[in-house]
Amino acid sequence: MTGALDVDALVDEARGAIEAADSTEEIRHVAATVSGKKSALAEASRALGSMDPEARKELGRELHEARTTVEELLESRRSEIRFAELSAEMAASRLDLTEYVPGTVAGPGSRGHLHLVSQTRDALEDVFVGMGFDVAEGPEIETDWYNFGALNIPPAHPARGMWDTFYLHLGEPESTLLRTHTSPVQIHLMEQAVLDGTLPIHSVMPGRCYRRDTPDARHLAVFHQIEGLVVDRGITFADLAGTIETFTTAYFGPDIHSRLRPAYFPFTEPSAEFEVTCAICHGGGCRTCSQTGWIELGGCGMVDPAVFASVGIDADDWTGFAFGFGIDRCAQMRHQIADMRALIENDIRFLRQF
Ligand code: FA5
Repeated sequence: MTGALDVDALVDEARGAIEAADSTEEIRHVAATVSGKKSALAEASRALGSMDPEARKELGRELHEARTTVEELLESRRSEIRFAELSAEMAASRLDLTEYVPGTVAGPGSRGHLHLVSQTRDALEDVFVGMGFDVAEGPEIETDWYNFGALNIPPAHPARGMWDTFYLHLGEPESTLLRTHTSPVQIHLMEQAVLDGTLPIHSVMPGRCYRRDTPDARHLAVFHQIEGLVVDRGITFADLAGTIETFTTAYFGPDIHSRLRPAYFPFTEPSAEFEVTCAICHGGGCRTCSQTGWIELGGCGMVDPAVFASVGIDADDWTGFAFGFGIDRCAQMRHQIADMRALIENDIRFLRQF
């Protein structure tokens, strides 16, 4: 204590007020009272100027220490309050994920389930696994080389028009894009098998694809395909046709037939389009199949030797077939969904049916 001013008492008083403060608002108020411009400590500091030098030095030191102590007490209490308030806020906003609200979709007995497209992908995988295929996946963002070049579609090839592409980056060192089909996964698999020395290949590759297609009853801009690739010794077109036929009856049932029609794909030779009986009109003709009675499910053919060359497989030693078809299209046929856009509208009444 110096002179008439009891600095220790001021600090004790401040400590009491600081400890009693219980919220951000209160501590702000207390801070103004105990250390603001009008506080007793600030006023005492201002009065130092009129004191004689010896007394000023002594009181000045005491006041400096007192103000430092008060600031430290304030800061420590502020952080305690901040922590307590944040904890209370977090406890109040905690989500109880186990809570059952009667009458809502999330209640027991009405738990969510896989989307129809995911169910269809799983069912297709099951059929192919049953036929001896394994399942692989590849990236959705591809380079020009994987999506086109390695598949025998060089830049400016007219066949690029078959796939209206979303490009992410155009140009050097290479364009990147959202894959327009699952065929680039064939290239990844063959490259890897050559690298690891693990030929033959018997794989299916499901995944999401992107095209600048205008959505309609049979098309979406984001859709799904499943690719198939067999590379082995002595594989013929008859193996391909047999695989397609076995798949069609196993997946759609005995009353749905398949047919292959000559077609062109740069990465297969010969190539075919693979169609199945329209399950909506059972072949009679309807809006979904454009009155033809058939729905195109995908493309297929024998792996073109140019594709083998691009991944370093000896086409004199190995042959293979590939196919790729729409998963959404399969879901549509299997469940007689007249308009594919229903799959992406997220109408819970529609989705709950599957
Ligand atoms: C291809 O994409 C070839 N990669 C298929 C292939 C693979 C041929 C291996 C030969 C060897 P295509 O563009 O025809 O071919 O598409 C194949 C199938 O994908 C179509 O028949 C259809 O079932 C589905 N599909 C294509 N575009 C869409 C779309 N916009 N919306 C929904 N499904 C689509």
